[in-house]
Formats: sequence, C-alpha cells, structure tokens
Amino acid sequence: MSIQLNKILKNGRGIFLAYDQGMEHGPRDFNSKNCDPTYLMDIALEGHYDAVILQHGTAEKYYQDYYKDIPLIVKLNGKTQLTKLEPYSRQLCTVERAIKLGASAVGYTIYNGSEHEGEMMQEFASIVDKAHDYGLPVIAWMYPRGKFVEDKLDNDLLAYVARLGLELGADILKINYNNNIEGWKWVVKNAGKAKVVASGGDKLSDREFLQKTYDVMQTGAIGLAVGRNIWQHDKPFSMTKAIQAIVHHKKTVEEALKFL
Ligand code: FBP
Repeated sequence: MSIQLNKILKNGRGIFLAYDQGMEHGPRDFNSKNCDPTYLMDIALEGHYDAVILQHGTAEKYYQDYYKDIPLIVKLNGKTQLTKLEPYSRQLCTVERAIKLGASAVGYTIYNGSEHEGEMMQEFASIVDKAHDYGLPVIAWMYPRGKFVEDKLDNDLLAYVARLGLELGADILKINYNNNIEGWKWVVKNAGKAKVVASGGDKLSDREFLQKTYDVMQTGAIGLAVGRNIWQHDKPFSMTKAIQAIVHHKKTVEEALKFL
C-alpha cells in the first residue's frame, strides 16, 4: 500500500502543530490559556495547520467531530521528566488505536545514543511494519540524547541519525536544528527519501524564529513541527501566517514579519 503523505503535506511541505509537551515537560510550558487543549485545537483548525500532534489521551478527549478536519498525528510513545534515568521513551499507544482515533500519521521518539536505543529502534521498526500496512506515514523524532551523547547538536551525529531514520523506515524525520545551514544540508542529504522537518524548540523572538524557519527551508527540509513558538505566542494566528508564508509560499523573513 502506498504511504499517504499527501494527507499531512501540501505540495510536499508541512507544518505540524505539536502539543505533547504536557507529558514531556509538564505544565511548566503552560499558562492559563494554553493549558486548555481546546485553545490549541482552535489554533490548529483556524490556522489551517497541516496536522496536529497529540498523545492518544488528548486525542480521545479533544479530537472530536468539530476538529476532524485537522489531520491528526498520534504520538505513540512518550516519557516524563520526573525521573533522571537514561532516556527511554516506550510505546504507550498502538497503531490500531491511533487509527481508531482518526490518525493520518503516527509519531515516535528515538533517543539515539541512549543505553536503551536498541529497544526503541526495535519498537519503532515494528510500528513502521504495522503502520505501512495501513498506508500510514511514520514520523520519527530523531533525538540524540543519553550518556553516550556528548553534543546532541553535533552535525555529524545529526547526519548519522538522519540516515538511521531512513534505514529504519521512517517517512518523515523530526530533528533539532543546529543553526548550521551548510551542515544541515548534509543532514537532509543523508535522510535520502525520508523527509526532514525541524523541531520548533524554546520560544524565540519573532525575528529569531522566522529566521530559523527560513534557514531550515534553505537546507532541503520540508517544514516544521512546532509547538511553543506558536501556542506561547500572544498572537498565535499572526505567527502561524508568518511561518506559512515562509514554508508554503517561499517568502522572506522581512515579508513574513509583516504578519506580526
Ligand atoms: P516545541 O516546538 O515546543 O519544541 O515542540 C517540539 C517537541 O519535539 C515536542 O513534540 C515535544 O514534546 C518536545 O518538543 C520535546 O522537547 P524536548 O526536546 O525538551 O524533550
């Protein structure tokens, strides 16, 4: 069965609104507005995001009929920051349950270089096996982290994990950008036919975030998976239009800044 990437990409490009930080970081990222999942879902729907990324519990309670027009990416694994153990993110939701919840794609984090890398790679490979039987794209968060990783943004390491994602069968790789345009071209090249999106990261100033978005798009990447830079913004719809201008309409940073 062919992999239905067109459900989460427009003309081969995509911006995914991430909202799995509640599990990964706890409420420290939230304020009284954005801790309400409906606030986020309204941004995703009215902002015309290419997809929204949710954990299965949030999807079950908030991705109802009203929001069904937003393509859904269900994050299948996750972990908290409550332990200081070696990074290990286990599967918490099956591919079948994600499909029942309405998923157009599934996501999974691999902490490359962790002592538990092997277990995560194996779990990921069986997810790819199942998801691809249904034509469902699989997005891999390729995050070098753990006691064997000295510099998680080292360019050679990012190129290595990009290649690993391709070889593991991922369709899209979500990788942290290291502010190195030339270096990232090598990262994207190593991903081959697997497409690359950059993670949003901590909240930046408008200009910094738009410059980051622009730079990422010069490397051959196809877009962003972004959370805090949108839903922590006091004008989330204006920032949405600005990043769409760069990603989908190939505008410059100066042109995009006009939306803010
Ligand atoms: P942000 O744009 O808010 O950084 O979201 C991207 C994301 O990968 C989320 O999907 C995930 O919850 C979080 O960042 C992971 O953050 P960290 O790198 O701190 O583990």
